[in-house]
Amino acid sequence: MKIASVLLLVVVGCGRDPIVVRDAWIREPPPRSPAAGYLVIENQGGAPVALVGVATEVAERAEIHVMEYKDDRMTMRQVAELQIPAGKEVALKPGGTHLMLMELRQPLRHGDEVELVLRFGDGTERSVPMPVQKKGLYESD
Ligand SMILES: [Cu+2]
Repeated sequence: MKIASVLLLVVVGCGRDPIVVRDAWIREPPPRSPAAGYLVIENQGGAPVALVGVATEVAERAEIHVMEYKDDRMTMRQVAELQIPAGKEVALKPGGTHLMLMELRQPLRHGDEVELVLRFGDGTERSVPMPVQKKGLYESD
């Protein structure tokens, strides 16, 4: 009986997805401009997880960008991956780390919803619906 309960716990524990994604949205971009996307990735697991890729049908490519202070001003730099430590969350938000949808295949307008696929270092993928919203440059909600 005891062994059975332990086994059940192990099975349930493994089945639970440790990654929670929330607060996902894309800022309505100006015409012919790339679009920035934001979300919060929470790692409820006991091991670090890396976001290693982003893809969507609406853009030629999607990148992970971090902000960097360089030559007296803020610039964006593409990074290959983003680490989410065990038990922590990483917030991609205006003015900070963000996703960038490059060479859009269609205009994105307030009210649209974009399907974004997040790829993680362990090979798993997660599809996230991202509503397009019109907001001021540093408004986050
Ligand atoms: Cu960017």
